Order: sequence, then structure tokens, then C-alpha cells
Amino acid sequence: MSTVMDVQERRKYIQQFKVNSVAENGYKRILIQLFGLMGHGKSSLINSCIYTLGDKEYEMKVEASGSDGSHTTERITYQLTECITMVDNRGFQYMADNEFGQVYAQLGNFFPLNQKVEWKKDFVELMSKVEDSDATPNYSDFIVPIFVHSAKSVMSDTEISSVKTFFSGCKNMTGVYPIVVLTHRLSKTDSNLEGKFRRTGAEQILEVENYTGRDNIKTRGRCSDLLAVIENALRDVKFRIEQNWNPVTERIKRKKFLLKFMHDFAIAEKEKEAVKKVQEARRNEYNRLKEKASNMWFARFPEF
Ligand SMILES: Nc1nc2c(ncn2[C@@H]2O[C@H](COP(=O)(O)OP(=O)(O)OP(=O)(O)O)[C@@H](O)[C@H]2O)c(=O)[nH]1
Ligand SMILES: [Mg+2]
Repeated sequence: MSTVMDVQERRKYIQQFKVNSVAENGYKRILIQLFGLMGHGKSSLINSCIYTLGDKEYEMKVEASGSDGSHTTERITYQLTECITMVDNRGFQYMADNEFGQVYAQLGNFFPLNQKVEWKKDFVELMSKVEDSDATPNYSDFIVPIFVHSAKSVMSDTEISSVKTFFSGCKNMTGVYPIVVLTHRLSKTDSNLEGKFRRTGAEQILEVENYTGRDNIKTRGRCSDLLAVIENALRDVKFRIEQNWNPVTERIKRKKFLLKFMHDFAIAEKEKEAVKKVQEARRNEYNRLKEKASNMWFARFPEF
């Protein structure tokens, strides 16, 4: 099969994909949720997918991070086809537990779409936001998580191990390991990056070079790589939808996982805080005794 056919076939498969032809359980929309560290190419991936699927000139529909240090802070949805929508989630700063709870809430659709995302560090505040989502529970979106990561960045073994824990939580929130999309394919620094991501449990790792304002001449290879991202997401959806999930019980399961994760995190933080306080009190007591001993010494032997 030639590459041209490959691109055309992929485009057709994506454009004609109907969720109700496979779903009997009320799912109406496929929500491709992009998430990942700040500045790794989420917004650009959406622009590139819209551009690749359409016939128009390149347009920056989604504001990509600029040299002014601006970042996406709202969870905006972008419709790709009649039943496929991409969500540009707010990027996180570190691979750390305090950010993971919030990302899980975004992935599980417990935060509203098309609204600004304020990172909440406080457990009660976060929980109350999750509870608010019960007023309008969403049972019609079928979620596909895509983890966007720049191939320019280097991942240490410690970071990969933390991604592994994170992905296992993502699996609990969405029922699947995220698809990993490595952006900046042409600037890849670590030839073993894919191998490293394999260790996290991710089953699909794809590489793309996003189109940008400066570089957007359509080439077959680039189009093919970008369409492969959506095509793989859809094949995944088809497989999972055919397993006949019940959206109501799925949501309950995810909410329980999310609340437990946030609760355990809050307890761990409190314990860390308590240990810090004890250590500080011990240090103060030690310094006080040291000063007292030194004063006594000088009182007895003033000639020193
Ligand atoms: N050359 C090249 N540049 C890219 C690629 N992906 C993104 N960029 C550039 O990298 C910068 C950041 O990309 P964004 O798409 O804004 O990243 P983001 O993940 O949405 O960032 P936040 O909204 O801050 O979380 C922009 O200047 C993009 O033009 C890529 O694959 N290749
Ligand atoms: Mg962005």
C-alpha cells in the first residue's frame, strides 16, 4: 500500500467513524483528552490534527505557548469530526503526586469543560469541586487519554518510575493506559525514549513532528504520523466499547478511586508536616541546650 493511500485511508476512517455504530451503552462522543507537562506540545498537536484532517491553510486555532511564557490554563474542547472532540487540558509543572490528583480529575471529566482550571492544593476544595460535578454527570463521553511528551526532553529512571505510577492511576480513571505521543520527533535527544516509556505500561507510543506557525508545509510522512494518533485512539475506542462498559458504574468506580487518591495524598501531606514540626522542635531544643551548655562553660571558665 502506498503512503498516499495510507494517508487517505486514515483520513476517511477517522472522518467516517461513528460512535453509535459500535456503542449500545449511551456513549455519544469520543473525548480525546490531551495531558502532560507544560510546553510539551498539547495545543500544537490539536492545531496539527485539525490542519491534517481538513483542507484549509494552516491556522493556529489553539494558542500555543509563546516566548512570553504564556500557557494554556483553560480546558477547551475542539471538535475534530461529528463525534470526535479533543480536549486541551491544562499542563502540569512537575511529575509529582500533588499534580496527579488534579490531572486524574480532569481525565475523568470531574472538572467542567471549557472553563479555567485553577490548581487546587487543598483536599476539601478539590473534593467539593468533584462533588459539584455530580449535578451534571456525564455518561455520554468515551474518554481516550493521550499523554503528550516532548522527545527533546531527557527522562531519568526516577522520572520514568514516577510516570509508571502516574499511568497506573490514569488507567484507573479511564480504564486504559494512556497513548503516549512524543512531539518534536525531529529534535529527539534520547534514542531509547520509546523503550523507557514502554516500561510505564503504555502500549502505544507514537512520534510526531507538530506543525507550527513557522513550519507547516504538509508532507505525507507528517500527515500520516498525525493521523495515526487519532486512528490508534479510535481503534482503542472500538475495542473497549465492544466490551460493553456500563457508563454509570464506571463513573462511580472512578470517583471512588479519585477520592481515595486525594484523601491518601492529604493524609501523607499532613504526616510529612507533622514529622517536619517534630524535627524542627528537636532542632530548636538541641540549639537551646547547646547555648545553655556554652553559657555555663563560660560562666565557670571565664578566662576562655
Ligand atoms: N518544532 C516543533 N515545535 C513544537 C512541536 N510541538 C510544539 N512545538 C512548539 O513548542 C512550544 C510549546 O508548544 P505548545 O503546543 O504550546 O505546548 P503545550 O503543551 O500546549 O503548553 P502549555 O499550554 O503551556 O501546557 C510552541 O512554541 C510550539 O510551536 C513540535 O513537534 N515540533
Ligand atoms: Mg497549551
